[in-house]
Amino acid sequence: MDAGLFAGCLKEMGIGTITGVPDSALKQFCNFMNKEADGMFRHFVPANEGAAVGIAIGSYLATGKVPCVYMQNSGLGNAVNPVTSLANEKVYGIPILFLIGWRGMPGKKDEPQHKFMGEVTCAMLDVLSIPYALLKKDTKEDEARRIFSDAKACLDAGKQFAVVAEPGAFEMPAAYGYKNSYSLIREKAIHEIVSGISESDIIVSTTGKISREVYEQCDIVRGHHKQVFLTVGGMGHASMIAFGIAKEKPEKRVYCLDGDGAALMHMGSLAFIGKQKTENLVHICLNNDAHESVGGMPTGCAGFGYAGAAEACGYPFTEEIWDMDSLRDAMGQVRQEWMLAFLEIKVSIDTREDLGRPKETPAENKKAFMEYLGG
Ligand SMILES: Cc1ncc(C[n+]2csc(CCOP(=O)(O)OP(=O)(O)O)c2C)c(N)n1
Repeated sequence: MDAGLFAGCLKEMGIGTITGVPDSALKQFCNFMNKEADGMFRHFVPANEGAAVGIAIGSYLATGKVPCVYMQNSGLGNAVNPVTSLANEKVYGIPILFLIGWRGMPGKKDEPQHKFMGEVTCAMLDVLSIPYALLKKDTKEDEARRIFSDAKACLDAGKQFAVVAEPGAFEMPAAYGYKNSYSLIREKAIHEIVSGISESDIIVSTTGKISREVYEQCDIVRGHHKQVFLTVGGMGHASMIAFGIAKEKPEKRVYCLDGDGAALMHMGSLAFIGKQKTENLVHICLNNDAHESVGGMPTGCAGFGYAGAAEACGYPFTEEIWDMDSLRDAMGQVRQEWMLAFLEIKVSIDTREDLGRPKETPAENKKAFMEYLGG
């Protein structure tokens, strides 16, 4: 289905506000919203999917018009609270049209972190009393219009409705080359960090391509990746996982390699970590102002200063890094002294086409990591 046509149907339904967190299964729709839908809708990309539901509720209260919230199915986890405790018809009865990218769809090859969520997506919608319809690769315009008319009946009754899009449901337009003004390449920065750590150090890396790059660079530089925990799902929680390890293993230095989108998603963790002053934790945010792993769409907070935020949260050492020399210096400083540190590294929106994926299962990696950690 053409994303523009889909957006046209949303417009015909009277939808004025669209908000969500991007997803690779919705890449064409997200590209359309970011690049082509100018003036057609009010479009916001907030920190997480629960926040998107918040915007949708506010928009409905102010206009009486149905809003649309889009997300990857993993984002349902973030959305459940405001949906069950506010939007549901037994509370305020706020109509919301959801567009959900179905990663891990049974029968389709996908990454392990999507398997379980893919299996339970429809069951979760059932439990949430959200009727849904499937948008498939071969869904024709008249079928799509039928879906929207079913949705309208539901929304008019103050309920929510979900359109669940299988990967490939939206047609693939020419690739959009999202760019920022930063020149440091993320993979090279990761190479430098991984080269500078010691054999007893631990890395916790965030969801998406950062983890894939850390995995690969560790193999290249260190000959193994046993000292790395890959936060393959649970976007935004890498820093809390790193904190949990750091507290249990005060003799080990723990590096958290975070993304800006992920750090934003659960930013309260920054304030919490700053308050704890865990001196064996080095929090590194690879900031490209984008959700690069799912297509490079902007985070909605481009230009935000993560190092400044960390300083305000109480991290005793913070640094904004724009080039390799400053990265080397900063790494030298954090290695010399045990102190809670936050490095924000500005990186371009770039990935190698042939970037690999972990070869082992998450369970195998967990076992090797725990043995390495001595837990
Ligand atoms: C709760 C949740 N929402 C959305 C996603 C889809 N997703 C995976 S990686 C990613 C982008 C991460 O962005 P960032 O942390 O800035 O790292 P980058 O990809 O830019 O390196 C998104 C949106 C997800 N995995 N989980």
